[in-house]
Amino acid sequence: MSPPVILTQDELKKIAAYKAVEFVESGMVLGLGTGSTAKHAVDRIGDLLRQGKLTNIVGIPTSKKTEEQALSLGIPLSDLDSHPAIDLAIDGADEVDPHLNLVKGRGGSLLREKMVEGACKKFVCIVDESKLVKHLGGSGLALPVEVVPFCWKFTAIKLQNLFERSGCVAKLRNDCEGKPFVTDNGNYVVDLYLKKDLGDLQIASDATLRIAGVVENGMFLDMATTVIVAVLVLDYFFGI
Ligand code: ABF
Repeated sequence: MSPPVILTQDELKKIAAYKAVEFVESGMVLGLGTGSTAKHAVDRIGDLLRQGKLTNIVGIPTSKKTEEQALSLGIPLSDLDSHPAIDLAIDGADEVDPHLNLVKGRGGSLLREKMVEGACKKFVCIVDESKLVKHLGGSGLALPVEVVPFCWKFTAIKLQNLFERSGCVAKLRNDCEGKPFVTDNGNYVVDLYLKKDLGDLQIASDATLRIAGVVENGMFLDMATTVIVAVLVLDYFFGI
């Protein structure tokens, strides 16, 4: 009997990322995502540039961390001011529902990700199978919302009340030292924990954005054009 090939979650992320990079062509303006899955895609783009298999690429990073990674790999960078039209963005997600709506932002970069991915012709989202959910917020993990630091408690209570029917509990995100987590834009993140689904997602998203202290939410609705899911298939062969 040949032993089953067991891949780690990180190896699955890498497979999804490399597959997405097959969409990249020389001369493209690329949105460069953030997170452990997107990191593999950025590494791969760097490799292909170094090997001369890709040329004339311009990257638009979605976070300071990705900017540092891309610079270390020699990927030429720019921003949305200079390149308002992006050919292709590749990024991970925290949750993917059956309609390809996403939750993003558990890595804390949701605002820049939404700006960059909202400006691209094609957004390829890359995940392993653990990110698939029936409805957003359904993993029991956070739905992140970026808020201004000014009176963040007031904003958090407004968010919690808004989704009271979904059993929402709003919590300020802290960093590893127990201080408020600060985004690349100098804002805080309030994580919403839901017991029930949000109903109409567009209505829910619009409602959060009407709260004055909210900068952006982590619901990426109707934005992904393709989702690549790496799935672990255990293949047992029983010989006689
Ligand atoms: C980014 O990284 C985020 O929007 C999301 O929060 C996160 C996914 O992380 P990972 O790829 O590390 O699972 O894409």
